[in-house]
Amino acid sequence: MEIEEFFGEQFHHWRERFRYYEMAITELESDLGIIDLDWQTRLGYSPIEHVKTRMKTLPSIIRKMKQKQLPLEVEALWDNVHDVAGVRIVTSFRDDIYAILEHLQTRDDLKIDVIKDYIEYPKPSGYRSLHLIVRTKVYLAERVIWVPAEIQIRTLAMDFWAATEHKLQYKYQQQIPEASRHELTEAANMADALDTQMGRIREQILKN
Ligand code: 0O2
Repeated sequence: MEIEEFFGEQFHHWRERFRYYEMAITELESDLGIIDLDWQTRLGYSPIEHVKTRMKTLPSIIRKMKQKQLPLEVEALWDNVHDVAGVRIVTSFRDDIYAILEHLQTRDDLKIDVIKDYIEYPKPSGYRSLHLIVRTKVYLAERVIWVPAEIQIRTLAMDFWAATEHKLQYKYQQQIPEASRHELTEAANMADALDTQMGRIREQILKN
């Protein structure tokens, strides 16, 4: 079925909101690019290793709305699904994650509504990352809007684990055998140990 046909009369409202999400991603990507450059210029080092962005796909949005038992209405999406616009900031060191958080908390073009610290409190799978549910300020031609988005901040080691585990989950359609799941959690703990070690090495080098 064509998307236009699927949404019927509501199609234009959905398309408008999707444009807002795209604008939020453009805004966040540009702001992060600027602070990355500023940090590099002033300090010779930026806590940002790289930034990735993604828009949630329509099938994935519909799946999430069904899971949350939401009516398939654009206002329900806007108010209850916070990760349609997604930005992932990847760092080299664990401390960099909190340096970025500290910076984001000072910005007046960003409202941080929720902080989920899956580093302090990892998921049972072993997943680690700092999640921020935010609203970002977007200037339209005639008004200002605040667009919901999710920012995930994690180290390269956390990102490697999450990306690889996600691929395995996808391949095995969430039916990973218990023994392999246990090994995956162990691998997450090893990635965490690697982050601790790299942080320690950095401190030793900075002391000298
Ligand atoms: P995708 O494609 O990555 O977006 P909420 O969004 O708050 O309503 P929930 O489940 O509380 O729902 O959100 P949570 O757990 O804070 O964040 C969910 C996202 O975190 C997932 O997005 C993943 O990106 C990531 N995540 C959480 N747990 C795991 C895990 O065990 N392994 C991996 N690889 N990623 C994880 P989506 O929507 O699943 O998909």
